[in-house]
Amino acid sequence: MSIHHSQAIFERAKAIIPGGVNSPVRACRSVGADPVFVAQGDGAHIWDADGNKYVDLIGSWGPLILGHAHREILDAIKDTLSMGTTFGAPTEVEVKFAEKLKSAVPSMEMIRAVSSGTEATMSALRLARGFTGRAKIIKADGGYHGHADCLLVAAGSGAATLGIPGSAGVPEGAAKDTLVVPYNDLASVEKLVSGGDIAAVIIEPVAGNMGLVEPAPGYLEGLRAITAKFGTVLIFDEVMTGFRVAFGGAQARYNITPDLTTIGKVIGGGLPAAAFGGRMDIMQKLAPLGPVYQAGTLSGNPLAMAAGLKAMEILSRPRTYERLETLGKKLGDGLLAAATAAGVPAVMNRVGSMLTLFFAKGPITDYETAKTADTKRFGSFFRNMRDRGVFLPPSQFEAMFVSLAHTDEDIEQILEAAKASLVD
Ligand code: KE4
Repeated sequence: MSIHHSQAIFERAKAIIPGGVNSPVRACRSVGADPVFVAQGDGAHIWDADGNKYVDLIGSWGPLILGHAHREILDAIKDTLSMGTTFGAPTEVEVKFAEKLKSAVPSMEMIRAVSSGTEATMSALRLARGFTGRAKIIKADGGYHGHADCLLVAAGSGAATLGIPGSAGVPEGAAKDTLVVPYNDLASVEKLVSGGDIAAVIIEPVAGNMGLVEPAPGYLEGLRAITAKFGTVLIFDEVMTGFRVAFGGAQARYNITPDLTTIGKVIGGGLPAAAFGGRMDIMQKLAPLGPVYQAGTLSGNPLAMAAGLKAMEILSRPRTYERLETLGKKLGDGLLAAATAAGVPAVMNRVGSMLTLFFAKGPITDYETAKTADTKRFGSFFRNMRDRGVFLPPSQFEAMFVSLAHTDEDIEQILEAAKASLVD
């Protein structure tokens, strides 16, 4: 692995961009590595600035379920480019995008497009608060929903605690109405929601930001029942799971209808786009119809809408999710087998094509158990795999993503690299 050009770029980057990156996790600090500066992506592969080739298991943290530089997506963007790039006025492609999204996720009766998952969740929570007239919200410890102040809240001690700021710069006032509960712990949610003063519960229906954690049997059903009973808005944050764990997202996979859904990543087709939507009576509270304000200069950007629309069209083709399940299972089973063969304690948590290999005894069912993982061992695994041409998410508490561009041979290559990397 030659690293000279990447290193030189990194030095320049650090002089002008905090940490040299435009999003912290890319800095690879938790795995004791320097960031990889990417020069090109194609299909299941990326090349760094020194020409080193990697099989990519980040996929831009979820968006690239079709792989890098998918020809049909690029063509959709090129075709749209001929009309211009942005207008600050509505276009038909935004309507086609919303209609397609609703056809895949019927609970999204009305939809507002935005430019990031953070905007989607921040707006959905403001809408839920405006609709209910209540201030308190509930999130799970270890759940990540973007970096709005009210969501950068750490769990205090004890099961259900008033949030404390999880980042410098988040004032007490912004955190005090956020209650934090353990993931998969229904009783703590029931206790809080039955007080009748909770505006919303926001949950990752499959958690991906503590590493992958599946909902326990009955958990999502329980959240649905208790929130419906007390007029609390149930928000499924499907920014990561949308079109990932099923065409209709986790709500289709587990057959639960939330009141609002936030969704992103895949629906941008690789460009900046996300959305929130749900029950008509709630969405009609949104400006310009109702009193809840929300806006965005590039919301519904025509290029992103065209890319996302094409992505959803491609994903609706037959046998797409069977293929993703086959690839995900081959990778997940293979990684666990490699760890077991190497005598390394490990747990594989997987839903379809999103998966995490935890270096822990397990089971991993929430953030507390996820934190028992051996992050030092994960760091060396990351570096060994990178040196063998496999680009893993640079954190034990993230998910790997397999795309439709990955081949059986790619999976074999990853597993061979893993066998060698686990014994180093
Ligand atoms: P963005 O604002 O990063 O587009 O989306 C925030 C967000 C919201 N909800 C869920 C469930 C998410 O996973 C995310 C963003 N995910 C991280 C990866 N774990 C993005 C990667 C990064 O921060 O660079």
